[in-house]
Amino acid sequence: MTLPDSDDTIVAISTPPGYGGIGVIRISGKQAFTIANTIIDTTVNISDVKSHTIHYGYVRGTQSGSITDEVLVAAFRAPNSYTGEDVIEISAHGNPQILKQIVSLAIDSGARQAAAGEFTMRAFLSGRIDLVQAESVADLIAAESAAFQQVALYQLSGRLSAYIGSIRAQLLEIGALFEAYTDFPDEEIPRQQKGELLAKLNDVTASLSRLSSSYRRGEIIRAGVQIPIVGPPNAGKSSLFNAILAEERAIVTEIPGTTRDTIAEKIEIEGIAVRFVDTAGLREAVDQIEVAGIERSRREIDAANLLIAIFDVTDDPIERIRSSLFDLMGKYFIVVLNKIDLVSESDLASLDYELGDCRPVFLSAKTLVGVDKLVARISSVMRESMPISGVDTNVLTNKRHFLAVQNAISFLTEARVKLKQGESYELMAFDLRQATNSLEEILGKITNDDLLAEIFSRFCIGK
Ligand SMILES: Nc1nc2c(ncn2[C@@H]2O[C@H](COP(=O)(O)OP(=O)(O)OP(=O)(O)O)[C@@H](O)[C@H]2O)c(=O)[nH]1
Ligand SMILES: [Mg+2]
Repeated sequence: MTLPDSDDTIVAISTPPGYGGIGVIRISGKQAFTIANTIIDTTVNISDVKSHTIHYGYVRGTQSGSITDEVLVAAFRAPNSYTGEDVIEISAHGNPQILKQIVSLAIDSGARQAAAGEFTMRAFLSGRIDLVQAESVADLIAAESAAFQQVALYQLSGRLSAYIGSIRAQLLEIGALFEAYTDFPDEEIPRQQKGELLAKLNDVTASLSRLSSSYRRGEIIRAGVQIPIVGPPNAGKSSLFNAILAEERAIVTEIPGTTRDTIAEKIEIEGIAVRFVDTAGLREAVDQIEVAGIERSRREIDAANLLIAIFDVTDDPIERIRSSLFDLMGKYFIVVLNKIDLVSESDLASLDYELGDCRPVFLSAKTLVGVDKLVARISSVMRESMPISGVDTNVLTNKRHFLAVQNAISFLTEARVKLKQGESYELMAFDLRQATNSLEEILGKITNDDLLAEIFSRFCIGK
């Protein structure tokens, strides 16, 4: 894949599609100021304005004397801009028609439509930010929870990069020691030196292992917690789903098999995005649509971080729970007994006694009694069983980073084995070099066009 030409001056609408109070057009590159000067009438000459200043003016129309919009122009001179190049940001009225016209005018004056993520790619290519920081920009824009937002900001600030950079520095230092020994046969190297090398290798491997294991937490922070609501037909899954979301999102009827497809909605609990999924009841399907629905329910169960298994208190709950335990095995789950409005206190007490070991939450999805207890239970399971806290530490949220760290660890493990077996230092120096390369790939010190194209194509246009 080839990357777009970085000598061009690029233009794009940077605000989301649709109507809004303002819309922003961004222009970046050597000609940004000249182009702005050509298309905008102001009392000053934009080519001469100072960096970080704002100017009032009119974007000229296509006919002479006509105007396209009344705007504010912000000017940023290289290297103190988002891309590190000369940047102009035009704040116009947020009408997609107007914004498109301004982009066309800029293109007529020599700019090129920017590709997805191209502004951020330029920030990376100009060395203003590294690859981890560039990727965090997309995360920050996409973040659906306070926790992920905080992690993305942490990464954008360069602190994760600095940490990875410090491990890279250790690897370089150890690598240099191995290089220094390459000219000596193993038996000439004092035991103590070998011991020190081994200790250094162990140290740095431990740091990387900690980083690698943070990915489990990172995945939950990024993707959220998946909580499908499962159970027999008519147990009240859709009613509970609606009760948790506090809206009539899913259809509820007394007919078993009402829910055919899965429906998902996200809310935030403990600062983490939690995706609740209403599913089709698990039973012998009566038709093809239901078979497909049940298949989808199964997929949600497989991907779940936590299951809510709901049963109707009036419908033989003890037997049903027993026969469901197999499905729940190996998963975090909360047993819910629904429809408590239909039974007496004493029936509930005896059910509680019988089922005490699965700590059921008794509630009524209809009257909403007990729904808050369920949400509190979900919070406590998340806090106790999922590594969700400590967002200001170095946590990996990106699979690319995780795989590279794992790669580095496996080269270091190789080196350790070789050191113990007394193999040649040249081979170990090579392993160290490979481990270092893996970390450099994370930071974008080593990169290739395909990887960059892949990363930035996931951005939106205008970012
Ligand atoms: N009395 C009472 N009825 C309830 C309660 N929760 C749900 N129901 C009723 O039980 C029936 C089934 O509810 P749903 O929420 O559609 O159940 P479901 O598990 O989604 O059912 P399927 O999608 O068909 O598998 C409806 O008639 C609801 O009104 C409750 O707490 N108390
Ligand atoms: Mg339903």
